[in-house]
Amino acid sequence: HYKSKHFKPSHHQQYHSGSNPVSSRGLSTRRELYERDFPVYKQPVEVGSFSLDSRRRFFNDARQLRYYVEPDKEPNFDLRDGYKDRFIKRDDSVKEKLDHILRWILANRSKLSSKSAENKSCALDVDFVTWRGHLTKLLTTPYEAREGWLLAVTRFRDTLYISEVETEAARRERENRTGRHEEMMYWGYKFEQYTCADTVHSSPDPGGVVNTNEAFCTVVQTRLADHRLLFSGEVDCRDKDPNAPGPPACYIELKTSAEICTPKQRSNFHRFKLLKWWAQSFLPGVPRVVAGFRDHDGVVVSVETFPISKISHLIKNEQNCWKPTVCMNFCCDFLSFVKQTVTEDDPSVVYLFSYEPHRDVTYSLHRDSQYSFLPQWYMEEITR
Ligand code: 0WD
Ligand code: CA
Repeated sequence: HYKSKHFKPSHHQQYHSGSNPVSSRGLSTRRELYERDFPVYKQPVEVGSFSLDSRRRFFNDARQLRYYVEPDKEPNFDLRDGYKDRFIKRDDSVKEKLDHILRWILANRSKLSSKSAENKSCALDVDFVTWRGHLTKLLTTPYEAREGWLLAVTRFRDTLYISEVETEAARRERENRTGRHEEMMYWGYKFEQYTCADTVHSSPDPGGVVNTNEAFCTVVQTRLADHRLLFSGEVDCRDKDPNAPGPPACYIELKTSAEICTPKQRSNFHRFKLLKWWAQSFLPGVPRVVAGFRDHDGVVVSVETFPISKISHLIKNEQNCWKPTVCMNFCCDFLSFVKQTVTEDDPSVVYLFSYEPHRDVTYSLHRDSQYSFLPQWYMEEITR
């Protein structure tokens, strides 16, 4: 589905004449409105990467990138091991907003802005800057019946910056997690430790400490229809074969999921989990997800690879299933809606876009509010 030029429709066209998704209420999230040709989505290109260390310090390099070591097909990894005594958890009440990406932009400006007659001020040559995770939420919105979202948008020197704001519901959920839920959040990171090595030639160290402050993030550039995007996403590891293709094609996304025992569980896995997995990895062009299926006690009983390009075929037999084209067209229309709406070019102005399940996307405008998110250091440095 990546396009370098134009896309030849492989499935039937379904235009809905006269049904503009934007109304006075906002942007519709009804799936039917987005069932048209797959939009142009250019092959994402990695333009850089950065690392966050065990103390969440930023480095403009790939020091935290790890190497995937293929586990046994039936591995018996105990994901509960180390939760009590070898776990350092990132403080998720600290909101970092776009700060790490902005640091990366300042350190790599020459890659992003062309000094030309039309671009005297040396503005960024992109329309949108955001986290991959925010775009994933947009892609899955037409199918999201449980969780709403809030996205703050600021136009600054003609680039639109999108940064998530935690909803009241999400904050309540974060502050009231059960002990079981807290522990299960650790399982995903523990699985990474069982399957990732620090260097090409070393082995995973399941006896080490899991520290969720550490991260390796890729920065990619691409285009969705006429929207030029720059976003960053956390990458779990890469293929350790030196002959593997270059990034992002060598990257691997790791997941854990409850083992599938019944047809109902299989159907739910296809309809809900694969949607999230597909959206998250398709965006940056990460070609595969390696899934560890675990039992109720957190023991990984099997490991399976899901090529992202095969996921849309896997789900085709599912009734009432999600469609990649709906996801991409909704995201595209949302970005057009944002471009149209966010007209004031001012870092102290935030347009807050809001989604509640089964409702249209609406927005409100805020001046000099708690929602402003572009830091002084960024605006000063970029305007120099
Ligand atoms: O709201 C967000 N998603 C923000 C994320 C706001 C500001 C900063 N960040 C940071 C995260 O802490 C992380 O370093 O950005 C990085 C991830 O960004 P992303 O790739 O755009 O996020 P997403 O695709 O949602 O998540 C990728 C991975 C997750 O892997 P799984 O397999 O669970 O999807 O990033 C990790 C997690 O491993 N991650 C986080 N780690 C700690 N705290 C968090 C978080 N809040 N969110 C994602
Ligand atoms: Ca992961």
